[in-house]
Amino acid sequence: MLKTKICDLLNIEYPIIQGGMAWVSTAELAVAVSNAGGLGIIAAGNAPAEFIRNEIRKAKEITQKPFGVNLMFLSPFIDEVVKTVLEERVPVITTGAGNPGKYISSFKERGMKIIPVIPSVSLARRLERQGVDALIAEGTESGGHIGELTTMVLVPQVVDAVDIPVIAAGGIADGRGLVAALALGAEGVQIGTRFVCASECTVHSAWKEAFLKAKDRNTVVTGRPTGHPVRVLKNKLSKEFERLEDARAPIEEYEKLGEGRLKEAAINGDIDFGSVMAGQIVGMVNEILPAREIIERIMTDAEKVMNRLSDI
Ligand code: TUI
Repeated sequence: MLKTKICDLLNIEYPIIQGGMAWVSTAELAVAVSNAGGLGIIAAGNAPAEFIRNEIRKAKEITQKPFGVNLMFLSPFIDEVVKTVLEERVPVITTGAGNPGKYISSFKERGMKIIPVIPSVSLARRLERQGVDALIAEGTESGGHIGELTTMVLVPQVVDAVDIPVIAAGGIADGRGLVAALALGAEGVQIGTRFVCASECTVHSAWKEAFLKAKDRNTVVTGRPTGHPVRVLKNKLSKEFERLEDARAPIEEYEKLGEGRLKEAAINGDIDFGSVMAGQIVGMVNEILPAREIIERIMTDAEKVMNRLSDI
């Protein structure tokens, strides 16, 4: 049922990839998603290389299934983290917040699959020429660091521009979203926000509770003037960021205000003054379920949607 090119490429059962969310996508979540037939991803975020090595080894110990690591190019440790994932021969690498161009050949030489997240057609074209295996076209509905275009307009334009498989991301959390992505020409989906409320996700319980309470209009984009806009749940910290924008504060003030705030929310549960990154679909996340249940529901619902469509 619903097998696509992405399933063959990544050796997975369902065309569902879990988003690499810094301090949220730990080995525990990644293994749960991979064991359930999707592709689990450990997020490197801005953690040091030895932390990531430890997560990779933990995952290898508890699953035989393929999994991936997401590299975040704004990390001060990016070169050491790349060296670590190469040494560990992680089967799949996804990337975000920058251009992975200069590292692509070293991943390919080791038979690792490389799937960058891209916010535009131009970067999609450039990376296809450099030999990446697939692309994740991520719309501005996503949580965390975002581009400008919505999933609805980005995905079909990227699909038309390249010949490699495209995975849709941003605003997808259920079977309807999966079928919509396939209708736009994608071969699969990346889901972040919904997996935050997987039982196996190790993020602080206060973060999960904040997601269960959140409604459709509860996210906001902060930090636009820095060139690295970030979608988060509205809270005291996001209000402080708005105040900086109103005051046309220098960029260093944004950096000072944001420093360590994501980890503070994810690990210590500071929901009021932490950076609680969330996609716009958070209003649809209403229960905590095992990753397997989330994936099975998405797949069953997708089949129902396709049957309904074929009756129209
Ligand atoms: O990377 C993400 N989402 C993230 S990263 C993150 S950690 C962070 N914390 C504070 C500030 C900034 C980041 C939280 N969420 N999604 C994938 C993504 N990649 N979105 C946008 C991009 C992107 C942007 C520019 C990818 C490539 C790119 O290329 C620019 C260039 O060099 O051509």
